[in-house]
Amino acid sequence: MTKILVTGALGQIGTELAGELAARYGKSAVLISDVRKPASGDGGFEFASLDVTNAEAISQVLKEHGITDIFHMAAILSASGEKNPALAYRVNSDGTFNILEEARKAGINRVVIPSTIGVFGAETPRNHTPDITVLRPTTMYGITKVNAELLALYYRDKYGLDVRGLRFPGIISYLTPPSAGTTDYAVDIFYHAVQGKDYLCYLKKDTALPMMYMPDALHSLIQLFEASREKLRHCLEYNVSAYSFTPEEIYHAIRETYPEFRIAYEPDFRQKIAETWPASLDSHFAREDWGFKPMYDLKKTVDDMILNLRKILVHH
Ligand code: AKB
Repeated sequence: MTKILVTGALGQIGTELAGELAARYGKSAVLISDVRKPASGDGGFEFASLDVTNAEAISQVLKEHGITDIFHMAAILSASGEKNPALAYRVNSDGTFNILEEARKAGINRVVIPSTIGVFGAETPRNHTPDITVLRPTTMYGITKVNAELLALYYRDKYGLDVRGLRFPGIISYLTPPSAGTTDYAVDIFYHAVQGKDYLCYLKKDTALPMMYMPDALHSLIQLFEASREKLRHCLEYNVSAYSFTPEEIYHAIRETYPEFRIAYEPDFRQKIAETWPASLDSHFAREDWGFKPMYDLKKTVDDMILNLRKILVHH
């Protein structure tokens, strides 16, 4: 029987992923875990308190719950990572090592680990960035994610562990706000517009970054999870993104619905991070190997974000 552990299940992606996995495999097939306790109930999910820096605790959870597969979503993102690099190293690098090592010992079937555009750096080609390229990031987040990618390859090649992953761009979503990444402005800007507030953007108006909408992010994780192993030429090095835009472009897209909406720019330390990341990605390996195909273009994303945020923020 399939029993899937989701680490970091209270985070931006984890929260929605748990629901998506439950819809597909049944609620009892999903064990959600996080270092924090769920503030507003566990949503009917079985919950385990789990700090991924504690290998013993991981081992216990895997055994106690008969875990067969893992989605390892726990991570400290780029902006928080610069504020607390030691914590980012512990959670992202030690945590990923612990997950892989305990998964190997427990004979776990599949381990899915998301990587990110954070692995790239100033020396990486900025446009149409390929999967296999220069990886010299300058953030602790990026360094730990390169480490995760290499560890995953090591565990796959040395031990035959089935590890899969993809490199996410910025993810736009309305249910759980992201926690301190560099791409978070692309979510915050909607919250401000829908609440009738002006927005002060911490990136420059012309900084293009690759992005995608949450339903496509979830769908791609599950597609990759279900893909046949023989077809996967890469391990975690699958770039995925649906579109790229600058703050000014998303601002104008939102102004079509909110013509009164105003934006101002005051770049901070996150601008430097964004400048080392690609403006656009080449996703052809993901398309060819496991059928990656985003459904939401920018217009559909903007319309759906506004529709849903209005329900949450205005009507309640
Ligand atoms: C961040 O901005 O840190 C994340 C990411 C792109 O990995 N959203």
